[in-house]
Amino acid sequence: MISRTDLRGPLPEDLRDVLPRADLDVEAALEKVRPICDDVHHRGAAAVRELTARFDGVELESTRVSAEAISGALQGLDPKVRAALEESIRRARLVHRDQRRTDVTTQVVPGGTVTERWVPVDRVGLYVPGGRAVYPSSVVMNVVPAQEAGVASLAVSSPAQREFGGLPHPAILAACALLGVDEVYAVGGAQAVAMFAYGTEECPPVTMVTGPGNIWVAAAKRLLKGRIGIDSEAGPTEIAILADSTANPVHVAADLISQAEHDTIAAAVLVTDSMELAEAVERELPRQVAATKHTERITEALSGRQSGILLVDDMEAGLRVVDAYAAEHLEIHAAEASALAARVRNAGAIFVGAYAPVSLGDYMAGSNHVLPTGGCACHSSGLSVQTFLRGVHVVDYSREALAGAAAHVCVLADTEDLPAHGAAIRARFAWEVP
Ligand code: HSO
Ligand code: ZN
Repeated sequence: MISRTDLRGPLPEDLRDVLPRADLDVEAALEKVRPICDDVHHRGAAAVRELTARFDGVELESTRVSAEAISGALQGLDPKVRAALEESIRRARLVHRDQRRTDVTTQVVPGGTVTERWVPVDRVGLYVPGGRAVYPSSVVMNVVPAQEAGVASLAVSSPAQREFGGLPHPAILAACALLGVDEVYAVGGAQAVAMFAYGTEECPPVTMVTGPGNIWVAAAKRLLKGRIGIDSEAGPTEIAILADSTANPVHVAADLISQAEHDTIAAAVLVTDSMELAEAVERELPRQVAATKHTERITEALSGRQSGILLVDDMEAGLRVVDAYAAEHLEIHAAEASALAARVRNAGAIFVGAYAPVSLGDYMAGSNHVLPTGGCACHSSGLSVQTFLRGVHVVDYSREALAGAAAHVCVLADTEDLPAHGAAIRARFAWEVP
């Protein structure tokens, strides 16, 4: 069900070649989404409606979802689901509120200051997938940080679903209602990203698009990046577990399975220095997979080349391996879990010990579940308040403070053969700067 790779002995210098990972060819999708984006650019809402009819089989009167449909979805929401979503929102708000940045002013010289001012982006479009992945929790994870960052205008788009009368999934609409988001579009795929980026008669353009999506959404985001800001591309989900002989194989197997449940190309990787644990997990996986609902999908994910058990000599080697892998989610099940966690450098989020499974983080830890995948955790962060903020430097110098810098500026300007730069300083001092 899951492959085993023996990495005991000296580890190769560059571990990337020996680590399991699928490659997702977003580049190849670019040419397919380009005409879709161009069409939306030139023909606006009419193009969006036509593309929705073609790809989703829904004839939309308007791309915008009515206020009644949104409040109706909340009324129809199971009270248990409502309570769980409300608690998820409450916890996420606690964490994300603390991420707010305060402006910092540095006095560089007397009379000369630089302030870093944090300014939220004006308007954000949040993409929420439909189809197999109906995740009201992802609405929470996208909307909460944007709101806590102070983004004034927030729109959500999610594919029109035939079985729900051409509306996005009701759980998505209900989550929007709970979060106070009243601007929702029944549009999916690349056309949703293009609608947000270029704007249409029905949807004003946004400055940034965030949220996970399929390969077409990822390709459209990559294509339109620059015109709009984007978060990092969220590919198929990944879990890596670093575990020693003290780990409980039942927990380890359950957690690997939990993320494999997302997708046939989801990745589940166990890194351990314990042969006994590896064998116990290998025995445990088929038992638990047979007993769960999405057996086929999970079996395919676990047996894919992106998943596997990696045996290492010790936890030091394990740390090197998980750092090289840079997992979206990293769980640590070990005697010294906290100490090990403190030494990990590359992971989207780290889950410490037996009682912090990824499922908790997916819904209820307060942390964000939109995290860098595909190894991007070595250079990118998950979604946070910071994603929606820009740091603007405000430079404030007095005449005296500028005078103190003038000679140095002129020298550097001349060095770079940009004499007009120096002249802009001299003009203020009757051209007296040497
Ligand atoms: N594990 C997914 C998020 C998610 N799980 C949503 C359940 N619902 C990617 O972090
Ligand atoms: Zn999940």
